[in-house]
Amino acid sequence: MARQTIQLIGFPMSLGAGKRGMDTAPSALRIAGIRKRLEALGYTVKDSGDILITSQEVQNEGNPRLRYLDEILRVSEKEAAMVQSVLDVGDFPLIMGGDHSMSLGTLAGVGLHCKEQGKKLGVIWVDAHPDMNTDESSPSGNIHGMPLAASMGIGAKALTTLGGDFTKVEPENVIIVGARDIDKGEAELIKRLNITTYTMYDIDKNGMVRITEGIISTMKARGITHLHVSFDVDSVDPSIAPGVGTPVPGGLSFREAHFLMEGLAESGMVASMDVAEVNPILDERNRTAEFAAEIVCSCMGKRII
Ligand SMILES: [Mn+2]
Repeated sequence: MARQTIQLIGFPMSLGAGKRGMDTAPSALRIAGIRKRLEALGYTVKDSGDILITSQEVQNEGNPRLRYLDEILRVSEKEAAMVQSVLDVGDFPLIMGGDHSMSLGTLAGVGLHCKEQGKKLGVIWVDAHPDMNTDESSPSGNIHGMPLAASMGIGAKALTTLGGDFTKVEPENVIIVGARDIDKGEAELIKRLNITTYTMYDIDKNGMVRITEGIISTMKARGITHLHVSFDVDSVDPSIAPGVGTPVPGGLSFREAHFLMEGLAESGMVASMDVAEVNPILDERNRTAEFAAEIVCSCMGKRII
């Protein structure tokens, strides 16, 4: 079977985290051999290089509730346009972050494509954090804690209107997996919007097998025709992935993370992916980037045998 073409887009963003390091993650993923690993699965891979982002040191943070907003918006618009055009030609966009503010642009591009093509978008948000703060609720003003809320139309207008004034993904079509560090405002929003959330407690209690099956049957029941996977590497336990922006103990095991990705791949529903929050400066000999590259492969259909 001829496989789809994957287009790699590097998004060396750290402005959303207010902490340096994640701007080198696309290089770390390339050094980890992400292209060769995907080619070994039978894909044609095109690397579009990185979207150029201005360094933190030569700009002002601006509004402390939305730090580095102007530059994040400028480059996220570019990212959105690239993602949309990759999807429009029938290729698979794999966006390599960068901090998780990258998903503002990813979901704007995916959302535009789905809206214009009449597809129904579902999002799996694999993350220790729900990233559902707003400029009002955020304790830090760091935009990487806001992209999921913004993509559902909640938060600062500048973020929610990125790529157009429409809701990129409906809250009922979002599933969060791996959450274990949730701010008060985020918890309230999760309850108010009734977001399906599998916390680490749920994963301990019910197991990843049942949860993965539940995710797929839910997405099918909701008529999802484009499934996006947003994988924040801090979802995984820091013992496996130490080089991340915001490590939180008690995360997904190596196999839980891979099983989820293998299950999603098996469903045949995944149509785009972004991978966020690898921080090579905090890493040990690039092992977190190598883990992330392997996770991407599992999501793209790599099987043990
Ligand atoms: Mn995140």
